[in-house]
Amino acid sequence: MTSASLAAVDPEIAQLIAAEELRQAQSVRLIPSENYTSAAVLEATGTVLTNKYSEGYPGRRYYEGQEHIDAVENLAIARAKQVFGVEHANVQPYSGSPANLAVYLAYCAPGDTVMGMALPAGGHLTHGHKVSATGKWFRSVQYGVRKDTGRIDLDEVRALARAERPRLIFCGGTAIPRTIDFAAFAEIAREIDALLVADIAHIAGLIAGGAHPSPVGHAEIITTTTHKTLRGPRGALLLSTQGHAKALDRAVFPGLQGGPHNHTTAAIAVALHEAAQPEFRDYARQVVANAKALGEGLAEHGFELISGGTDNHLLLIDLAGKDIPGKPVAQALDRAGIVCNYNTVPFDPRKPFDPSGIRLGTPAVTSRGMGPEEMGQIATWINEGVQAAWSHDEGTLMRIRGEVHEFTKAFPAPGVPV
Ligand code: DSN
Repeated sequence: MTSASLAAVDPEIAQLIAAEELRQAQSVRLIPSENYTSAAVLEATGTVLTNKYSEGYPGRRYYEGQEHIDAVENLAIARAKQVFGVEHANVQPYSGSPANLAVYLAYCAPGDTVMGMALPAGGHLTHGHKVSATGKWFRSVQYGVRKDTGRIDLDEVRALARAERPRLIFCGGTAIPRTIDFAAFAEIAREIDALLVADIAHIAGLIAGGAHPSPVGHAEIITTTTHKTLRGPRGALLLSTQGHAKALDRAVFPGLQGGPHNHTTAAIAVALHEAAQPEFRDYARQVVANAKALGEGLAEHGFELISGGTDNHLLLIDLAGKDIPGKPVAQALDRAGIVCNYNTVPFDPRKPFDPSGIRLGTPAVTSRGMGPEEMGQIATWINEGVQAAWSHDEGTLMRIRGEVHEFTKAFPAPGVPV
């Protein structure tokens, strides 16, 4: 029993995994926070490292038998420091939200004032949103974007920071299509003696590949997930100057977490090794070029892009002008084999569960080797899909689905054995 295959032990789960492999292979995946990890990263996640408990840090563990785990974690740390050019790396946070919570735990007391980008404007739940612990346990003040430009208004951020004097300021988010001006945020934080935290979860791969400016030298603390543009397993990193090492490490363990997920640590090390290769720079540049091409294609079809376009991997589209909200569009596109997510747009008059927009991104399609020409085709399908959603034309959606299946055959998905 213990050496039997998954298909033999649990055919139901095996079948569901096989079906998901097929879905990932046969669809055009445009959720900007998703990607395809390499076969090597996947292999590392499915190893006996999952069997080991390792509370503590390399050389300082609470359990014996760590000679291989310590080496794995040390490699992951060294590679994270090298790829991002930082003095300290903690590779143990289970994912992005725990990584951000560790920063609060290290530097804030309940009731302290904290500042981040509002979720409806493009921020993240853990940047102080009211339903998150970070919005409940701290006095959260939130900045947004300008209505006329769709971009962060740094004058507003400065004025808010001066008035509210937050202990820490988060920059970064989940639906920001433009370059983040880390230097300007650092200047604001310095002026009020706040700690600047750059959450680069969405753009970590672009930074590693030289396709987005780095926050290093501006933000003393950087948090990121490892599974978005960085193309690793689901996990996170805390990166910092040496001066913050002790406080952050203590906040992760024993502050928030128990044993690190060693199989994930190994896979993070593999992903960082891949991110250090010259090809990764080509991938990062291509992600951005593809997002621009997709945006231009959609603009030609009359779509309204928040902020007028993109500098990175994602596009935020306001569908108000198409007379249909984001949710039925995202659902219709999914039926057509094009997967995105419905999303609020800044100043959205609609509710978060039924908002005005959709969010698109190019990391996964770029990992399959697609380029600007394919982005033009995808823009055409999205346009047809939105019209079909509006007119309840299921036939057109099924026609697109067939074309998408054929199209994806020419672009093998990394790590997907289909
Ligand atoms: N869920 C992530 C995203 O889609 O952007 C943020 O944590």
